[in-house]
Amino acid sequence: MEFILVTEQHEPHVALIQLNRPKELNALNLQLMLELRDALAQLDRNPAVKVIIITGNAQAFAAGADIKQMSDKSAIDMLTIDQFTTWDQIRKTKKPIIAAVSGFALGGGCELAMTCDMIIASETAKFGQPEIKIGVMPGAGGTQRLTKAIGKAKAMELVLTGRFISADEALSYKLINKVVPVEMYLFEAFTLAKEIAQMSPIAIQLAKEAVNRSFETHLDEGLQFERKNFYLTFASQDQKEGMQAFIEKRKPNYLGK
Ligand code: DAK
Repeated sequence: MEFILVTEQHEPHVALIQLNRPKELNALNLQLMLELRDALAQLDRNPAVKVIIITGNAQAFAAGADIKQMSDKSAIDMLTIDQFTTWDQIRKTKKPIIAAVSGFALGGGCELAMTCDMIIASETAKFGQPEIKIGVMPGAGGTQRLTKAIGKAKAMELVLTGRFISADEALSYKLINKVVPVEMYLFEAFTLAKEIAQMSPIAIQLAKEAVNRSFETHLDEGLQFERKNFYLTFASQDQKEGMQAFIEKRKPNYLGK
């Protein structure tokens, strides 16, 4: 791996992926995206990992797709470049992914953060979809996820002006979960990850899937999906263990079965 750093057990059951092209503000070139795809697929298969954190550095989460790599491409080049496999992998990763964002999260970087399940930001974070300023538009879910998260009026403004918003604004629009001082954003992401990692991996997976279904479908279908996954948790030993532990006033010992 040249452009990302992966630590499988940064904390017990919590893996960390760090985007690592600092000089280019973590611009997402094709190789970085393919490395991210492979790392996510591997961590998703590893039963010891329950939660994944994706981060950049204090200056930048990611300043977007690599404009230098994209600038001379034709429409057919863009269509045939193997990029979608990464975005599909992020979406199909069963384990929760937390984006720990500081500095720039722009264009594909903002889309990457929004494709994760939760976003913890430092107070220096800046979010935006500035593609319009370079003659294109968001292409990795920005028009869809931003609109669902913050509503049509604000999304339209951000997509059509390319303006950035601060972490506090992003919090007030409900785009992100929490804003903390810059020294704390990674710690805060780990605190959240460790809390989730105490739960049954089966319940985590099914619950994540159901919340995402609500985001991606109409209410009726979402409610049916949620109900089905709820019933399915009762096929696990972890459900028995979790409820029994509550009754016995002890900590549950989840086996992922
Ligand atoms: N690509 C390539 N290099 C970048 C970059 C980017 N997106 N952002 C920054 N850099 C490089 C700069 O060129 C500079 O390199 P050198 O000149 O030193 O070699 C270095 O990082 C530091 O940047 P600056 O000197 O510009 O730093 P400043 O602090 O002055 O400005 C900035 C920071 C983030 C405001 C500025 O760099 C900037 O505006 N960057 C571009 C932001 C942007 O427009 N992002 C959107 C790109 S389009 C898709 C998947 C993904 C996408 C679309 C489709 N499919 C799967 C279909 C995504 C598209 C995009 O993201």
